[in-house]
Amino acid sequence: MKNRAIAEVLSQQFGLHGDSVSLRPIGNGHINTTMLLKNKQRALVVQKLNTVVFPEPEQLVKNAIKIEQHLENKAKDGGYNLAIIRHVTTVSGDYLVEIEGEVWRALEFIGGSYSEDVVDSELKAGVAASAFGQFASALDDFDATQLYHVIPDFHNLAMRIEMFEDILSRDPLGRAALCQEEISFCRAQFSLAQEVADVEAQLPLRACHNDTKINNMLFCSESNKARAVIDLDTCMPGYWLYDFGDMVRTFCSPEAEDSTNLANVRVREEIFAALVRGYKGPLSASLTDTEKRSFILGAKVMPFMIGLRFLTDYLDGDNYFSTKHSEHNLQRARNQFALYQDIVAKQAQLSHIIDAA
Ligand code: ADP
Ligand code: GN1
Ligand code: MG
Repeated sequence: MKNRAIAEVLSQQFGLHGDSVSLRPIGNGHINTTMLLKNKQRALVVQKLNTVVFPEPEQLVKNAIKIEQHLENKAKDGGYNLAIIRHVTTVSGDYLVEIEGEVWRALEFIGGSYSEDVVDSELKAGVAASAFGQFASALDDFDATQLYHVIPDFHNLAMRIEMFEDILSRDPLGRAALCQEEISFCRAQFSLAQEVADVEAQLPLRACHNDTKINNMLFCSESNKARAVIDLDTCMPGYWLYDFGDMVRTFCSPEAEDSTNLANVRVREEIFAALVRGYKGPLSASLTDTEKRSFILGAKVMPFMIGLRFLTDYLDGDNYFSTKHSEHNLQRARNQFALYQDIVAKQAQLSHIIDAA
């Protein structure tokens, strides 16, 4: 179906009237198809949900609504000051709309905001990390076990390794021959899975965001302050080390996640320090010493695990992440492995920064 026809169905369903309705893509997310649906009075973010990634969209919406309500209650008592991402219902009160077998939902557009893919200053790293810290802190008294596991084993490295080995053994597109070096590199890191499982066993289970990459928060266009934490689709029970690690992964390199300028892929220590301070601030009352000590492992494990997921998807024929060309996932994987190696090389300095904060 053409965009014009999709725009018409969505406008009717979500009650946007008039001839001036427009529909255009926004953002750089890798999973859903995200568009801005707009008329003179109203703007909505409409998303075609990726049902390969989220086979149970109803569960995803139920999780999000629970979190929205919790944050709204917090906001009433002054315990959460960021904008809250809100699902919008159709004229008949539903959250999901099916169009030719595809599932769409709508979110209130948070205007006067922008998202970024690379962090360009310590100030912004601190602002963004503090936003994710405020989000985590507001969920501190939220019972994580209420949430559906929309993607089971999302940050389970042992399972990610199994998936990688399984796809590699089938090598459906014959791409393994093109990435032998990366495959050997991955295999040499597999002991991380046991290391992280041992640490997890000592940590409290939290309601986590699980996808704290920099473009999943919005900055305010006028002030460059934090506006909102978005993309709540992977909020599930988990551990803060992964949320910390995903920020390190996406804030600290001066290069975008898919940059091929590997010589410049590295962790910027001053950005790392600003991130640690920004995240720790709102969490100081609840962060345990064991959790704080686990952060360095999160910083190592996330670039490695996401790199492994990109490589797995490359071998599988790019069925999971959206890609612009056939080498895209391989380029992303190489980039993430370069970042991982720099973090491993600087582990002592980075641990010191965490301890000192
Ligand atoms: P994906 O799951 O594919 O990553 P996201 O929910 O993160 O999709 O949305 C992709 C991008 O769309 C975000 O990075 C942001 O730029 C923009 N976006 C999403 N929701 C909103 C919103 N409610 N208001 C403003 N911009 C949004
Ligand atoms: C995906 O949806 P998006 O683009 O915010 C992915 C994350 C990865 C990230 C890598 C549901 O995040 O897990 O870390 O790409 N989300 C899902 O950039 O798999
Ligand atoms: Mg996103």
